[in-house]
Amino acid sequence: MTTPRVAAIHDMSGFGRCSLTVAIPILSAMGLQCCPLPTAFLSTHTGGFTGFTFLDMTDEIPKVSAHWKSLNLRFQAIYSGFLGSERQIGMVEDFIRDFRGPDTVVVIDPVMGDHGQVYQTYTPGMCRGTERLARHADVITPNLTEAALLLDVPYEQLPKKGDGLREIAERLSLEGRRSVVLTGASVEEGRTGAMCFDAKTGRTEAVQTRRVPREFHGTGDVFSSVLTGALVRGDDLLEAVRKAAEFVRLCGERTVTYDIPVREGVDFEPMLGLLAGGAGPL
Ligand code: PXL
Repeated sequence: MTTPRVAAIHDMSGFGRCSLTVAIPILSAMGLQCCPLPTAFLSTHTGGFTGFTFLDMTDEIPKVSAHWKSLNLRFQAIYSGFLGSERQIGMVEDFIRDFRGPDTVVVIDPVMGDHGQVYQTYTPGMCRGTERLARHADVITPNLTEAALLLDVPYEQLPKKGDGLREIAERLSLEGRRSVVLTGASVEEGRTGAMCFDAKTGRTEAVQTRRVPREFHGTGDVFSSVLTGALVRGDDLLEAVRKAAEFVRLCGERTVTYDIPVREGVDFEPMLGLLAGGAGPL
């Protein structure tokens, strides 16, 4: 049996633990082969740093795709996140058309913003394009800010907790055609996690773990990477979400214990063993 492959289409930020610096180690620890297709190279992520460098990799994407096509590569998952330009949206759509097989799971993290704010490098055109791209997904993993952008409603108008979250997840499902994992969803006091609509079962259910009382950076990428890995390993959506939420909680607790600065992301590396081989607690 060959090791399953995941095409990971995200930026590479050298410092700050997000996107590919999170996806590669997590997928590898889960026993999967991560094939990165970088959308940009930055010195750091864009949250909490100023003066970061930004190398746009847009022109590389069709060249990499063409080479991979000539090699007849197939992927068990296509997993996309932070994009570097509006032009990349159409390129990622082409990539999905070219490389999606009958057993490929397409996970699109519609990365656009957080806490009601759009990220510095995301233009209105990129946000509209992200909505279009996300229509190709089997699973999307928006936070509440991204849910508002996908639904084209003001962030302030969205319910932030409780049962209203169920309605948001269902509204995002394209009438039941795609699964939705709405992250940062707190249904119970002192707990947080995700509100999930599963397109395979047609059911909407919350997954909750203890809330670590602090803000973090990059937890969306840690969450979506574990989720993608678990789906490729054969977990159903709810089990994959449980693993992802639990791993994020454990990393968050460690990050608080060691008092790591917010902009350095979560201290996940010493926790990778928990994900290994499906034999650990996760
Ligand atoms: O975590 C999402 C993300 C990914 N990549 C870059 C970012 C962010 C969020 O700020 O800045 C470069």
